[in-house]
Amino acid sequence: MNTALQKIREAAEAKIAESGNQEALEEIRVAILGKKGELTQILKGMKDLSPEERPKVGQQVNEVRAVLEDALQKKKQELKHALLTERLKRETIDVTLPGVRALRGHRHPNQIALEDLERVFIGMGYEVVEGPEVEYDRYNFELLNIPANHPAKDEQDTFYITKDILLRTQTSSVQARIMEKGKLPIKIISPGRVFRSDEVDATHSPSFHQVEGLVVGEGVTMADLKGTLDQFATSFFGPETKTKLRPHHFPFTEPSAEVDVTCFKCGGKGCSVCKGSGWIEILGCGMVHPHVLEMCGIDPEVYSGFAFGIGLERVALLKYEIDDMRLLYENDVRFLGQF
Ligand code: 2NL
Repeated sequence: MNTALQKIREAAEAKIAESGNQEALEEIRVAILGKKGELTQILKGMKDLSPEERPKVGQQVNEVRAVLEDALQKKKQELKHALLTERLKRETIDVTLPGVRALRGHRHPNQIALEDLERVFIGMGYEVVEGPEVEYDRYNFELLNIPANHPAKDEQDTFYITKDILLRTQTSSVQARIMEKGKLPIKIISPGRVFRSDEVDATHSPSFHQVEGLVVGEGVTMADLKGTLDQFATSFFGPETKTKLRPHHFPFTEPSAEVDVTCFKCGGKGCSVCKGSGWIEILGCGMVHPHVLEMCGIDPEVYSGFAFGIGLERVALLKYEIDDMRLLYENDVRFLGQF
């Protein structure tokens, strides 16, 4: 073989074998096989050869080119493989290591109790209506038969913003707004935050939550109220639950009652949840006072209605057997995480 060609081949093979990365390999390829490369130079020099020698040298150049192209290709694959092996080693994932657990929040016990209550009443065809926490005296007191000189309006009991604007003491204010709008029949519950000027203790807080209900239409009776309460009690506290109405007084209902249910813990025998009586007081209710209907623009000769008010915290404390309301507001995740 042509000695120059032989030298080029040997030098190139050595360089290829030594090259450590793709870029170096590409440089070698250009230097030898490229347009201005060493082999190309030899082809160009063939014009000075004798006509007999030309095809021989041409053939040899092609042979060398093929050998070197082959060597380049092999080395390229080798480098690629080495690179991949190195990467796989570097990026090893130890699937046996413990994972990083995502911290998940969850509902507050008040919220769980609220959604449970809402589910029961939505199931009976009620609509959920909300309204403002800062309210006019008119909706919170006046339309609900609580006139100017009523003790509930005392500054000791109510947070006033001005003489006529206050923090609502009950969510009946939302229902008074709905009655005043005049679209009948009405079948709503109004959940929400209410405010009373109370000292904090195990069963009182200046801010708590109510779920009030109101049904107004033609021919609504106390039997409907009792049936609704029974349905609510069995759905919420269990199918064996019985209800009992005790006469009471509210300014906005007549007649009025407080409602007890048989203790869901002991079934009526008497335990720590029901304080030995077998009964638990859960809400207040009554037939909407005719004067309330009238003030809201509804004719009490044609229409009647019933209403009830449930303390959300009271129900949540009962359901989860929590003995101190303050625990619901302290927001200690160790406590809240239990429900
Ligand atoms: C309680 C129980 C009650 C009502 C709320 C009501 C609402 C309208 C008309 C008549 Cl718009 N009544 N709500 C009725 C009875 C009881 O709440 O213990 N409240 C102090």
